[in-house]
Amino acid sequence: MVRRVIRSYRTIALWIVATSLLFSVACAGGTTPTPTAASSPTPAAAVQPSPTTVPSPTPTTPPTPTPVPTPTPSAMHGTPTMGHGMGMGMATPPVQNEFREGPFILRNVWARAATQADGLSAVYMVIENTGDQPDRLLHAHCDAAQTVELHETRMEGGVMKMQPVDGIDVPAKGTVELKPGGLHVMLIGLTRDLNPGDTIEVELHFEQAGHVHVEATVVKP
Ligand SMILES: [Cu+2]
Repeated sequence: MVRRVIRSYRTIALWIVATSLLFSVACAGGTTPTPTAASSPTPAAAVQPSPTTVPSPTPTTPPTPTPVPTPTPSAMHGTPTMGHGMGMGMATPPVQNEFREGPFILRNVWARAATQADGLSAVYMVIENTGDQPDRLLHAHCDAAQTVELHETRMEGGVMKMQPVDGIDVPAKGTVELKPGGLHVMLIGLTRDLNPGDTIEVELHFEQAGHVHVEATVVKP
C-alpha cells in the first residue's frame, strides 16, 4: 500500500532519496546500536520507566515521602505506633495492679508484649498524685531496655507520631494517664523478650518525690 501511494506520486525519485537517507540513518544508528540499543532500550524501558515514572509524578512522590518520614522516626516508633492504634479503642486497662509510694498511687501498670528482636515496647500506667504539690516525671529506667524515654503521641497530618518529651507533669491532687495513643514510657532496645504474664521492674524518677518503683505486667493487648 505504501508503495502504491508512493508510486502515485511523481516524486518517486525524491522518495527514493529520502527513503534511502532514512535507511542509511536508521541503519547507521541501528547497525551498531541495534544489538546494544535493542538490549539497552528494552531493559532500560522496562526498568527505568518505572523509577522514572515514579519520580516524575512529583505529586505522587511527595505523598510517599510524607509517610516515609513517619516510618523513619518510627524506626523506633513503628511498632508502638501500631500498638497505639490498637490501643486507641481500649477502654479497660489490661492490668489491675496498684503501687503506692510517697504521694503517688500508680495503677494499671503494664508493658506491651514484644520480643527482643522487636526491640521496642512501651509501659503505660495511671499516675495519681495525692499530694498538695505538683510533681514532674523526669525519666525512667528499666533493665529490660537499653534506653528508656518518655514519649508523647500526637497526630500530625493524619499520621500518628511519637516523640520524646522532657518530662510529664503530674498536678497536685491530679492524675495523669500514660496510655496507648498518648503519653508513655518508651522501651528502646529490649534486652530480653517481654512475654505476656512477665513482670518488669520500672523505676520512675520524679523531680520532687525522687525514685518510685513499680512493676509492669507484660500484656499482649
Ligand atoms: Cu514512643
